[in-house]
Amino acid sequence: MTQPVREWVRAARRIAVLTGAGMSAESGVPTFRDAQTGLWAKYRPEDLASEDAFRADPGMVWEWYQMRRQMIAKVEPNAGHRALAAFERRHPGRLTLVTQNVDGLHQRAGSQGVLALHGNIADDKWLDEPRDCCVSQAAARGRPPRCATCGNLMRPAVVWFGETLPVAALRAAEAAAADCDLMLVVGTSGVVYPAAGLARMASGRVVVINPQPSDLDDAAHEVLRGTAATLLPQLLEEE
Ligand code: BJW
Repeated sequence: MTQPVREWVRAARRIAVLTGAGMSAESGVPTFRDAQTGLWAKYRPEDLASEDAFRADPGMVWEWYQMRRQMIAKVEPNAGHRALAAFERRHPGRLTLVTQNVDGLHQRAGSQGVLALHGNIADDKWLDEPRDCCVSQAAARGRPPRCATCGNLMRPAVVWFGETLPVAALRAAEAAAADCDLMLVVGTSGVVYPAAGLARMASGRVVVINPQPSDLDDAAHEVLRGTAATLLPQLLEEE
């Protein structure tokens, strides 16, 4: 089943890869639309990942991100992350890696120049435009930390619903999609835009890698029903 796609990989001059939460599932990071567990079981991630949710209850949303940060700090990149990084090392300039993930696992696996469309969960930024008082002193400790003078809050430097994506990263991702011979779409439900739209603007063949149906299956020339950590090494490693 993977042999034709292996041929496409071998022949492609430019490969774009779009990854989503399923990429990190085998590292132990729950996907975004998995049911939550424990204290968080009554919340939907979609309802926490927004500015409105943060402004309504900064402490609760901050704690959700702290829990995820601690969990991500304990996991390791999996064989799929490593296969992508190794391919990039063997073939400099041939592969553009675009991720919706905020977990930093591609970067930890050694991938360079990752286009992180939704930011990085390890970083913070000010909620409101920082004033001189915010930047002239360290944020006061707290959950979340805040400016001791004006009360501006720190928030995770991720892209929430209704927020614009980092312009340079999105432009570079669109250019990679428009100029690829092959796009691998790995572990994403394909419901969140503009990231999902990249698969629909690919100039080359599109291959979806996902154990379950996704909203991007109809854009694919081939759908491989399997997991990222199993299939990416099979597709990308040399014989
Ligand atoms: C495996 C596996 C294994 C399991 N191996 N696979 C066009 C149409 C409709 C709506 C819009 C549109 N354009 C924009 C919108 C609005 C909105 C949107 O898309 N809404 C839809 C949900 C309806 N988009 C936005 O708001 C974006 N901003 C924007 O468009 O700005 C312009 C604008 C501004 C103002 C007004 C209007 C427009 C921003 C989107 C930001 C998304 N942010 C999040 C949170 C990040 C922070 C955090 O982590 O807390 O990003 S939401 C969440 O979804 C997260 C993810 O990156 C993203 C995508 O999820 P993903 O990765 O696909 O995960 P899952 O869980 O959905 O799927 C996992 C998949 O893995 C499944 O398919 C499994 O089967 C599979 N899987 N194990 C391989 N082992």
